[in-house]
Amino acid sequence: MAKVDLIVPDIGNFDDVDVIEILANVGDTVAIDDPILTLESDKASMDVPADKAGTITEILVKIGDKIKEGDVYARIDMSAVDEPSVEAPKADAPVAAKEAPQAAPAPVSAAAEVIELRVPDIGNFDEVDVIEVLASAGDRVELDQPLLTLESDKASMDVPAEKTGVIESIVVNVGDKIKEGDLIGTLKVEGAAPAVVAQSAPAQVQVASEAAAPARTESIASATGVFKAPHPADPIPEAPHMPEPAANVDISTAHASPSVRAFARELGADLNQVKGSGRKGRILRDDVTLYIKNVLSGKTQLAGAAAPQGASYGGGLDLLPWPKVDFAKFGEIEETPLSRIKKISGANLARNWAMIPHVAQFDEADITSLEALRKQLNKEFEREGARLTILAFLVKACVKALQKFPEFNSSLDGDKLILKKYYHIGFAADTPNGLVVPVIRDCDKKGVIEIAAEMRELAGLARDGKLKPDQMQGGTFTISSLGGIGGTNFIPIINAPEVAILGVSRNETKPVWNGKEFEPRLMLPLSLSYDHRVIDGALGARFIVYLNALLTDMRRALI
Ligand code: CAO
Repeated sequence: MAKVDLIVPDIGNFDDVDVIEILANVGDTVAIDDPILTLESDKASMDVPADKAGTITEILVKIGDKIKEGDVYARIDMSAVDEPSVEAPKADAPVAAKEAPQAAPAPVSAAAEVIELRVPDIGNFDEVDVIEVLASAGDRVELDQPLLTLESDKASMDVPAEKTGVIESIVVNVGDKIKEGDLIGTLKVEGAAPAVVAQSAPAQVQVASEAAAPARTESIASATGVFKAPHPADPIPEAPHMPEPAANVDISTAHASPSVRAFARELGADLNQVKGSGRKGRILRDDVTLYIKNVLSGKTQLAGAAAPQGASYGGGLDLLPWPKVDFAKFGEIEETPLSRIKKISGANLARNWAMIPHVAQFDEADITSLEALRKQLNKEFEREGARLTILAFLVKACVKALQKFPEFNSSLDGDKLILKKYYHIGFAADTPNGLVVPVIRDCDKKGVIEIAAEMRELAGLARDGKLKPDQMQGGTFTISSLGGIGGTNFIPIINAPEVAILGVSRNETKPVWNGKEFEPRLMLPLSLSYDHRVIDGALGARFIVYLNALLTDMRRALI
């Protein structure tokens, strides 16, 4: 397939708009709807998404250029992409940008200067989801300050205040579906009753001055919510500023395009804490990424740390700053640098623990028969040098449970769930330099002997620091076994982007009531951590109960 042009789509009633960000580089492979440019007029900022998938071969515009509908802004090589998927789904599909929603004429109440806030013309959408409510009763808002963020399957857009004043009521909630003309709430217009407004406006609400606030009304054709790694070629922005002490800033004042807002929402980053390095202080993707990095490394103090007691920003992690202690004051110390593996795994574990709502579910499996089978097989295969530990059976049992409960073999991608049809099981391996997770591929197609042999080989490579990156990639579920060491139960941290992990502790012979008497049974403690965004408690319990039944009687795996 030949190279094709990417053309500026219908961007509403704008003749020439500024290119303020270029979000892709030559050589990047982009999918349909990936944002390529951000444009800004005096009224709106908007992302221009690719309407074809492929590899970018040329970018024909630069920041500061003025462009209009029909201009060719890039060329794309579609040859690497399968024919059916390269074209946009419909010929008339996504209008790339529309004019900022115009405020609908608001009926003014005769008695007081209170106006109804209604959903303005939002284009060809019947009903759209409310994904953010940015103002609440008592808030003072300025003209054009966003009140709501709406999201259809094609676009996200902010609904701005049509007058300056104090919000009296907001009647919509996140998750509601609304359409043009629907009531959002009421606003007491500033100027009409100044004394009342001054009283009811909370003093702590900061509204950016007109001079400082860039155009805040934004609309785009596509808000996929899909993460994209920041482009390495983009300039590295300055470190984000520290949050203002006790500044209860209104979140809507952050200057960022819808795609950056969606990105920040996915990462749980409070945009008010992020310093924008773009034009007019606009927040770029890289700014959000850098902010998160700095938070995880402890370089940036989160908002709640500086807030007075009881005050919370809600959007950030609200953690106290890391304690700074002069340990040498209390006795002899020795400093050792963290290994490279510890630094990498530590950052990953901290992110996963902070960002994934973990639920831990415990159980004990009766593995008396399985242990007998393991010992017998070890004898039978002694000559071949096979050595089976319980872990190989656990891998097999987990694959069976993953097949029965596919949500456990998935990953979250924005608001989509990716269900994987392959079963690559990772296992945590303890090495002198720290924790690594080698991955055994296609465990559904391998027997326990093969799995055990591969595990031994990978664990050996891990201990010698010789694992290749691809031997640690592609895992769909992880098992962390501390059974060889001891302990009763522990809560393993999910290995993102997986959604669950099984922890295994040391088995123990315990008296178990069989209905008539106590019997000595070999019991294996299991700890399952799962991502509660993906898996409900009932499903978590069903998974571990099923896994338990398999381990108690592996013949069930044949069913
Ligand atoms: N209960 C009782 N004994 C157990 C057991 C259990 N649940 N699991 C293993 N054992 C026994 C094995 O049978 C073996 O006994 P023998 O020496 O008599 O044969 C012994 O403990 C040592 O097993 P192993 O550790 O060599 O083998 P494994 O297959 O159980 O585990 C590996 C392999 C690589 C996972 C393991 O060596 C390891 O590194 N574990 C640590 C994982 C870890 O650090 N997890 C924490 C992650 S979160 O920080």
